[in-house]
Amino acid sequence: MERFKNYINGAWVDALSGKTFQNLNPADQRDCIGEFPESDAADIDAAVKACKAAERSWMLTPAPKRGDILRRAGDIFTRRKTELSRIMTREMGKPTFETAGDVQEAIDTCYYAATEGRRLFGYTAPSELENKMNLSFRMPVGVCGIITAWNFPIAVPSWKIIPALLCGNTVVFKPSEDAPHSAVVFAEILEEAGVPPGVFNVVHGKGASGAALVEHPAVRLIAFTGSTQTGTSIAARCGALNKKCSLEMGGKNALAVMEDADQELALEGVLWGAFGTTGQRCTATSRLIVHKDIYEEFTNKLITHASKLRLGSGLEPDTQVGPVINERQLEKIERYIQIGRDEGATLALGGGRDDGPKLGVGLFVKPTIFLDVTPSMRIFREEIFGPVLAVTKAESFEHAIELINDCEYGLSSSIFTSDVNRAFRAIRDIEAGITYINAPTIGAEAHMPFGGVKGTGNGHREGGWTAYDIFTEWKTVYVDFSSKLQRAQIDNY
Ligand code: UN1
Repeated sequence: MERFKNYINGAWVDALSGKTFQNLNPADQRDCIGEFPESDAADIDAAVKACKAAERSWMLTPAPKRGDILRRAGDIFTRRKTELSRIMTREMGKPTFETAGDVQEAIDTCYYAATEGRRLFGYTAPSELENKMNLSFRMPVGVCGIITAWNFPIAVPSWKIIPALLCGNTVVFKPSEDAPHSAVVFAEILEEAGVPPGVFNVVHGKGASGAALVEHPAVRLIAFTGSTQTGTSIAARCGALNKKCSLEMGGKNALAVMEDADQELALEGVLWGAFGTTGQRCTATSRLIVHKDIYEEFTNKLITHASKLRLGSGLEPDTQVGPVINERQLEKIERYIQIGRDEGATLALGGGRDDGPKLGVGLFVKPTIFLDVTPSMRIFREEIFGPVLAVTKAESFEHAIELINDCEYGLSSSIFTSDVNRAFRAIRDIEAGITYINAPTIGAEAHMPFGGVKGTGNGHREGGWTAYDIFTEWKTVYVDFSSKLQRAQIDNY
């Protein structure tokens, strides 16, 4: 069996304890991807020490030069795109056309960062005093701990790691234990691109290594993508330890279809939003809200189309929906399907595991649709992270907006309508970090702010120019060239 290692200080090493864990292919549980180090606080400490040793020379490397290295990383991701997409599909399941898109998001992020190396703009402002100049610069934060989920094993880490490095920070990356092989390739690519030893480190493991990263006194920032439960506890620790903390957590994203919508387009949007990535995106369409005038017609069409989706291994070219990630998640999804039944929603499609002769070797859940879901039901309110869609009837446009906003999360949202006034009202009134008009809730682009309001995040935005706010600290500079003591607020008023 292949034995993978941590990447610390430019070297590939086992966990100091020698412990390992195995990672299995979710489409075929007989296929073991390999053994990975099950690291603990000692390995995290070694990686943080490597960061500290490397941080000064990396910070002093001009930002455009750091950008050149990250551009090369983009080139290498491009060269290895097909190979990496197959590695990713084998370990986390989504079809190769999706994993290729995942790699493409990292490529886009690298090329964006390369140009940002020649900007990293600060502000200047006039001084209130004569012969004095006010400037501000972006400085690195220090050692950044990056903890991510398995559903976007390359794209989401890249949203954090690439801007962090461009800004002159050093990084310890703790990837998900469900997608560790992709993280190994990430390290190989940064190494080949010329990121110096110690600047970027990968420490594999489970919760204990993530917790050690949060607790380590020399780690100045934690950037996390994952469950609301874990994120909230990380934030509490970061609060107590005075660390900067950026969180991307849950979603219960709604897509509304109005009676004036292009129904064929909306149908395609729902199928992709709800069942793409097997519903395992934080941006997945997990609630569908349909105007009463087209409810019957639209949901009938939806059920017919969803029943034809092809499940299978993501490595097979005609697969549309892959497996779910692990046994624990499969059980959680089954539990929620039971909850939906018990709550009195109408199970119109799917309803559990596909354990037939072909798919029984993997972790497959049939695309599942519940009709007549009401806002008091748990399947309307709680994130399931699987191919389960809750459908609710709206009495009017206003009611649809109310239903969309009746949610503790606020990541993505969508409305299909041909009425321009409604579209602009929706843009204004929907409480979410992202709103799509006539497109499903998934499809964020790397150069735009990504994140959510309410229970989804804590006010930061990854992607685009806003990621650079997370990974820098402002340095304000006053240059007094008057040759006399000038007291602000006192000598001028
Ligand atoms: C996530 O689900 O964690 O917009 C990220 C999208 C993707 C990113 C999703 N580009 O769905």
